[in-house]
Amino acid sequence: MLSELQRTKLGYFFSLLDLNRNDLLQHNDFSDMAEQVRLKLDLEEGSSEHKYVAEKSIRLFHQLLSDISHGDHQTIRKDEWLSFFDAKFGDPVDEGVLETYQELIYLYVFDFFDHNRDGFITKDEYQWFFEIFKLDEQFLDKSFSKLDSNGDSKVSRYEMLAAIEDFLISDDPDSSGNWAFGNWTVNPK
Ligand SMILES: [Ca+2]
Ligand SMILES: [Ca+2]
Ligand SMILES: [Ca+2]
Repeated sequence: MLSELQRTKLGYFFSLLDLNRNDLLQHNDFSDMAEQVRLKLDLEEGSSEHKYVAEKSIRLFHQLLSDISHGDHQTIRKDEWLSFFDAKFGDPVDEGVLETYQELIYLYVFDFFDHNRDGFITKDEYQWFFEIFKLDEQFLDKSFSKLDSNGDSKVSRYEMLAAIEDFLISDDPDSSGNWAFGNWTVNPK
């Protein structure tokens, strides 16, 4: 079973992805996210960069649908989301699923927010993540410093993967990875 701490973090992550905050993950949460990235980066509508962003965003939704959603409806409810992760990340952790989601979430952050494609996320790049997902920017500095474990002012692939693992499975309230995506203790509005 998931611990209360894990449930809180995973519930927070659901609400973050649920861009229109209607308590359901649906196609429009992911297409709207791609559209906001497009506007932010000033990509021409229909350009190949725009298509890349749109396809990548929908890919995560499709993976989630095939793993989590029951039947053929194109919607994921929070209780379905939590019971999927309860089965996979409760004790014992399904290492294969953990690796899959670590990589998916890592790609989700880096594909959209590593704008200069140097393989690192800077604080400015992370600020866009906070803006697009409408997270409380009061916690930007704290999240960034928790992610940047070697303190070189940028987040590497290694640092991000370690933080995501903590975020998904750690049961320690003091794990730095708990803060990877902002203030996990309060659902984003
Ligand atoms: Ca939604
Ligand atoms: Ca970068
Ligand atoms: Ca670093």
